[in-house]
Amino acid sequence: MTKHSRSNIQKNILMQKVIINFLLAGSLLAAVQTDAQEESDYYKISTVPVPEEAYLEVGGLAFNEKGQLGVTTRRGELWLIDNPESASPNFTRFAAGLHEPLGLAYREGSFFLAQRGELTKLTDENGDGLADLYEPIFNWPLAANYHEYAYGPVILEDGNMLINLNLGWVGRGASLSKWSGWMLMVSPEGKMTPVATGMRSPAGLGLNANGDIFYTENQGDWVGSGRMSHVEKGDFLGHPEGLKWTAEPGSPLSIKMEDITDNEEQTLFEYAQKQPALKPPSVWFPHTLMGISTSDIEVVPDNFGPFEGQLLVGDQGHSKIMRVFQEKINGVYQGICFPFVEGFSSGLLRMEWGPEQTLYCGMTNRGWASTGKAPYGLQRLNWTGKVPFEMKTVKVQPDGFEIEFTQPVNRRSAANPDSYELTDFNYKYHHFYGSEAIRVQERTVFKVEVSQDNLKARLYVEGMRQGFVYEIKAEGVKNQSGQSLLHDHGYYTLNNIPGATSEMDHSQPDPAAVTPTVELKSAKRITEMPGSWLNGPDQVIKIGTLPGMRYDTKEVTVKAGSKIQLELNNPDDMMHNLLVVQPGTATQMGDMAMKLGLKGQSKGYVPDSDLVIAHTNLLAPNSADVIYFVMPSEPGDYEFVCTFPAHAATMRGVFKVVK
Ligand SMILES: [Cu+2]
Repeated sequence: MTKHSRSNIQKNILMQKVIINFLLAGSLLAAVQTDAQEESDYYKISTVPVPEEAYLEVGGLAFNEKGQLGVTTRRGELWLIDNPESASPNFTRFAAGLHEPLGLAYREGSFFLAQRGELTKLTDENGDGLADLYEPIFNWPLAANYHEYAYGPVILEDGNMLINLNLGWVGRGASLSKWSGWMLMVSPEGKMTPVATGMRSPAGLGLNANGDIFYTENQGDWVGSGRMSHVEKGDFLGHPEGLKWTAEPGSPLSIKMEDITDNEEQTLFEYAQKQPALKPPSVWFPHTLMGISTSDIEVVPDNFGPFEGQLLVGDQGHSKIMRVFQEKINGVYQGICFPFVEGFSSGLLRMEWGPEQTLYCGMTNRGWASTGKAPYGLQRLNWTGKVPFEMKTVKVQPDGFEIEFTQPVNRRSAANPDSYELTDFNYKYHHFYGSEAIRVQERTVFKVEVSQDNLKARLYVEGMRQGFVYEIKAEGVKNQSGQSLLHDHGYYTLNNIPGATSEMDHSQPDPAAVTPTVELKSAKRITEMPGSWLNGPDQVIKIGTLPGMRYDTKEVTVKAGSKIQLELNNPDDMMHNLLVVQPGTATQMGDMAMKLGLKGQSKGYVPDSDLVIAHTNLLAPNSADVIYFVMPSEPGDYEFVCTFPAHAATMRGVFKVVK
């Protein structure tokens, strides 16, 4: 396979070595990705005019039942906006004197918001349009550290509310007061239940289309890169500080801070194999490649383009929105993030859906530098009605990925393995701040099948690594008008490989490190001419390989029971083998080889089956093998086939065995 241009992750590593300024690195990357299509052809950003007196450093957004958009600000106010879709919306200050509320929700006539140290309910009892009842629902201690932010609430269907409490900062994340670093659930009556911990800077909190709870995390100590995690009661999500409080009544966890140790080389996924309370994230957002500070989570509704049910995740530092598709494999969430829309005017912290599929985006960047240079703002995002050419979903397969596109592809471009580049990598799980990408490897896409309707490409990938992040680039794929993808890459977090068994654990060597030219020891692979063949072989057969997963020979006629010397030559640039099998069993042998999964390579992809008569070694590019065997005495069309994953469909031929 030809060597392509460098993957984004490799470019990024190089750039980080040369340029320490991450913002500069971001803009250079953006320049590399220029394309004829523009994001604004499909999704348009517009600005809500904000009067000067409302210093709208947005902390939270929520609509009330009158259709007014409520906005909490970091300066401690709650504004109501009438007709936020109009050119001159009306602003009313509904409440003031709050302590940096970084969230807002509305239910049954009242607003709910998390102040620094209190979950508060605000109601306009006399109907004059201003809050007159400020009710504390639940409060928690503070250590007066500037970094003890509180986010939320998200209100669940049953009325219970979720809030996230940030760690303090003392040169490292520190839980200086009880429940700092936790997700808490609070009932409308103020009964608190601790849900999970391991949070560091959990600015985003939301539900997916199934109602499952997710939160987003920012890079920092113990957090290699931005990420999103599925939260269930009793989870430990990664930062050990919150474990200080697991002895408190109601804690659903019992592990202690001291139980968590780090070393330089382990990844979070690996550590989670040893520490089952630790849950790996469902999606990593690679630092600077996707964003630098993940924020809010929203579900895409119907009629907002082709991405219904997927998630949008904001990035405060990069002033943009990313798109996430997730799936559940072995009961565990995982998925892929893509770039979606960039170019917002300030640091995008909050998103909220308004009428007519308008996404309101609330922004602030005081103390948190952002690409959008305005100090604060409120913008809208609308779909123009045009469908961009994008990767809609990427789903994992036992031996690769299936990419679904939003438009039919040009078949030739999509079927060419050179149109794709896959690179996998990981992050360190350690007490230092962030992590560079480690164990970066390019992965070979050795075959691509395009679906009949031209909407899907099935990528066969060599040596998938569980627990790694996959950069999937599809730079060469075109649609039927010859356009490239609007965004040609995404990052898939591979927590589980479907069909993989527990045998595929981490004590096994990395399959990619297994040398492909392992000498197969097998009674069906005789590499020295048997001494009893005094007159040599009856027939010498030479078969070669061709590009495109084919042999150069389709059919060979052989006498029943004859002594055969078979030479397989592999001048091709991928690995191949050759199995001589019983009539009509080539497809079955190909399937069996595929099911060997990651063990396949060490077995040369030769299934353990009586239907195999003889086989060669698994041949690396530019190598050969010679075997000796006796043809069956029963005449028939015996097949020969390559059982390297996904080759069997095309790479086969027939030995016509005659009397
Ligand atoms: Cu092959």
